[in-house]
Amino acid sequence: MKRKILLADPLLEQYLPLYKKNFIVDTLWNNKKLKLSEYEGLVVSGLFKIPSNLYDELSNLKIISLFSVGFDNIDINKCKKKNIVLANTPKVLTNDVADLALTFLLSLSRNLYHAHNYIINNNWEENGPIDLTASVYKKKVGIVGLGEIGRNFAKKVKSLSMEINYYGPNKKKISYKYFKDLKKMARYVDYLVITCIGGEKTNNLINNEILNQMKKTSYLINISRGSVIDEKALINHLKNKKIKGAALDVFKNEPKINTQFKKLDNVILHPHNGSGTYETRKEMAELTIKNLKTFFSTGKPVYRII
Ligand code: 8YV
Repeated sequence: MKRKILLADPLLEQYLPLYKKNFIVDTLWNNKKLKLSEYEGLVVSGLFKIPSNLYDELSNLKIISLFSVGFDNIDINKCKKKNIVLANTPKVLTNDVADLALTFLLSLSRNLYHAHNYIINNNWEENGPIDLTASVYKKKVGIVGLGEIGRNFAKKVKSLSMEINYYGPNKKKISYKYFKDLKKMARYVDYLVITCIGGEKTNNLINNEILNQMKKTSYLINISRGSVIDEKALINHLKNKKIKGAALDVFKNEPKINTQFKKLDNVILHPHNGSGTYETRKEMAELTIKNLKTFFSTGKPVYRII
């Protein structure tokens, strides 16, 4: 018997045929009158904030199958109270998200965006050679949160002969240099790369105090969550050239980000698309389906959070 599930996010529209092969499917965005008590499964992206009332109106909900690895958009306490199982899609997106961090690191160092516009604006013809840029060779990377994505990123930059350092709550059995004190690591490295989880524990972790430790020649990269950075402090550091530059895939208020970012010439802005490749997003959709089917048949999804 096909179970009834609800897709909550238009991001999932292109995968409707996959879901319809396995379930009776409705979508929240088509605004047709829905009988919310009929759905046993809900699929949401990492960007979708579930309205508080929806947890109650979906009175027969048994599982939320996240189309994301992060789950800071979910009310964990409500899920626990209502015995709703939560599953996510780790591993399949790790490589692409880490690739984006690597892309940011090289683009910032070689000032790629500026170089492109240098030609577009006829500066090469009119003013001659562009300014020199920074080499990444033997430079120091500081990874905030050495989870799966952080470790994958570390392997990529190790191949660039970079020195790998990391900060997190606990030292791991790995050869990279561990910093228990984030201030000390921020002072030491050339690239501070945020790969930790979002949520309360890391809210505004990168604040004015941390940014003040960074060198004027250093860069900040964020592929985690916008909640991790005090954006007013970062904008001030970028505007006053207290750090060399930043590349951000995530922001506090997506997609209506702080407009001050758009006035800066030393930031790369990217619309929360770390996992956004054809291949990975299809794998993520397939994994949300596998999580649902495994849960409905065995009571346990493949990747269970709670
Ligand atoms: C999602 C994300 O992959 O996976 C995550 O945690 O940050 C997001 O990039 C994307 O929003 C699709 O849900």
